[in-house]
Amino acid sequence: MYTKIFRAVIIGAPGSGKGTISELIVKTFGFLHISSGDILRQNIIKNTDLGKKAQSYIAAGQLVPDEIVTKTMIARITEVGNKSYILDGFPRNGAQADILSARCQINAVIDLNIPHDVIIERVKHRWIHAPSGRVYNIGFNDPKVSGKDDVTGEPLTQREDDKPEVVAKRLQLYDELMGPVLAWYGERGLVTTFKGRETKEIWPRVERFLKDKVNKG
Ligand code: G5P
Ligand code: MG
Repeated sequence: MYTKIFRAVIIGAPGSGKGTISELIVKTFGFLHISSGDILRQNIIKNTDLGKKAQSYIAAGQLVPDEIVTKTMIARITEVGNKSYILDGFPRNGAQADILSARCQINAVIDLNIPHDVIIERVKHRWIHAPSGRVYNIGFNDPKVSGKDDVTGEPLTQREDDKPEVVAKRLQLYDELMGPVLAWYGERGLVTTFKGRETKEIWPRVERFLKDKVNKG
């Protein structure tokens, strides 16, 4: 539908809806969704070397070491080549943002600003199909059959890092590390913040923003 190459980064606290909004962007604009968390979880399921290295950090709500994630994400970006994409979960600190900026030009940063109390409540009800990255939420985006993935019928699981004590740690780490990254992108005029409590009020604003940006060329 859109021919211009467009590269966006979506930033937001754990559970803010980055994956949910990214999937809506995929459906509406045809961008690719490149999620560092999904790539890491897929590697954990497949028990690859990367998965083995990442597992304990993720379970504890800590960042996986930069050199591992950066190598993986830059490889994926290179593989994708000349296509429009949305980066979700990367970069996650200043060092990763530096490496990304040396590798490719980002056209826009979508910053989701959702209150922590909303997030803490949401992630309690999150269920995922880890092999595909599909995400559900009881009462918001229910699977057609309880406990089963809509596409494969495979069982859904809860993320180990969605335990309340790990979520608290992830939220704290987010505030600490992403402030400087947002400031860096902000100085370059790239950040647009979308504030709200529900995806249904945020998505129409993100959609309008992207339509405008993509059409402007
Ligand atoms: P991830 O996977 O990048 P986070 O912590 O950044 O994880 P997360 O938890 O995946 O982000 P999200 O994608 O922002 O959250 O949110 P989501 O899944 O779309 O929505 C959350 C839930 O709310 C879902 O169930 C959804 O259906 C529901 N929902 C959405 N909107 C609404 C609404 O309006 N109402 C309701 N009721 N529900 C709604 O990273 C995980 C770990 O991987 C490592 C780290 O260890 C990290 O902690 N990692 C990295 N480490 C180093 N460097 C990197 N770059 C790394 N990337 C990942
Ligand atoms: Mg996510």
